[in-house]
Amino acid sequence: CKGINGLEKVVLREARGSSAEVYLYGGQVTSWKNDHGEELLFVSSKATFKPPKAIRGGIPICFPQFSSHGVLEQHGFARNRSWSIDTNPPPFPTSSSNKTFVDLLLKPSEEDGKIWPHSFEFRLRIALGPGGDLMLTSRIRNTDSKQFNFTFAYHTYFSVSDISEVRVEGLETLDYLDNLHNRERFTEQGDALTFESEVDKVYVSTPTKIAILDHEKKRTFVLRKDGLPDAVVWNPWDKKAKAMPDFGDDEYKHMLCRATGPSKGSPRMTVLFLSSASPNIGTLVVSQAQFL
Ligand code: TA6
Repeated sequence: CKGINGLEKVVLREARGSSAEVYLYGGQVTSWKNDHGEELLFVSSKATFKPPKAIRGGIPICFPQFSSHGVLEQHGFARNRSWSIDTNPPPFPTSSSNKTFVDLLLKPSEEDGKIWPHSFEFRLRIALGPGGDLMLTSRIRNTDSKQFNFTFAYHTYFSVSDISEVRVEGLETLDYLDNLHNRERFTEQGDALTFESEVDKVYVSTPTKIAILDHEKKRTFVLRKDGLPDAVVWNPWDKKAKAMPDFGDDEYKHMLCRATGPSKGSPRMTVLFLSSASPNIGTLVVSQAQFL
C-alpha cells in the first residue's frame, strides 16, 4: 500500500496483533509494534521520506559500505534505493514456517555500477514470528565471477523512554573503536553500558546475544545475531541532534520534558544500535518483553 509521500510500503501483521511496516524505499523497516500496539522503533518526526535522503529511523540497511570506511557515500547506497518485492520467495525451512514475511530484492542499476562496479543480488527477508519477534536476514549473492568485498549493517533505531534510564548488557569488558576519538581502540569497563553523553562506538567481536534494558518502560529488547560480529552504539546527544536537519528540535524538547533524575536534560531518544560485518549472511532477531 501507499505510505508517506506516496512511497510504497508493505505491512506485516501477525495473528496475535504485532505488526511491522517496511518501505520499499531503502528496504527499510519503519515500524515494529508489539501485540499491545506499542511502537518499538524510533522514527524521527522530522524524517523526510523523500528520496534521495535516507529515512531517519527504523532499520536502515547500510550496504555495500558501513560508515565512511570507503569511497562510497556514508553507509552506502542501499538505504536510498528502491527495492522490489519478490512475489515468489523461497520458503522458510519447515521448522520456522509459521512466520509472516516479505522478501525484498535490490539489484544494482547501471548508475550504481558506475560508482560500485560489482554485480550482486541482495535479498532481505523481514519476518514476524508468532510471539512478535522481528527477524531480518540478508543474503548477498554475487551474480558474476568477479570477487568483491563489502561491509554491512542493520542500523537499528530503538525507541526508549529516557536514554538515561537505559542499560545495554553484553558489551561490557569488550574492545571498541571510538569514533569520537579518531577510531582509537579502548576496552570497556566491567559494568553494563549506561548513557550520559554522546556515544559513537564500534564494539568488536561481540557475543551473539545483547540486551537493551529500558527501566522506565520496563522493557527489554533482546538481540540475537548471526554473522554480525561487531555492534555499534550511537547516540548523538543534544548538540549533534540539533545539528541534524531531519532530527527535530521539538523532539529534543519532548525529550527534555521527559528527562528525570541526575541526567536531567539528556535526550530521550533511541539507542541507535547495531551490527556490521562482512560475511554474506547476516541475521538479526529482535524480541521484546516487559519485565516487572
Ligand atoms: O553508526 C553510527 C554512525 O555512523 C554515526 O557516526 C552517525 O553519524 C550515524 O551513524 C548516522 O549516520 P547518518 O548518515 O544516518 O546521519
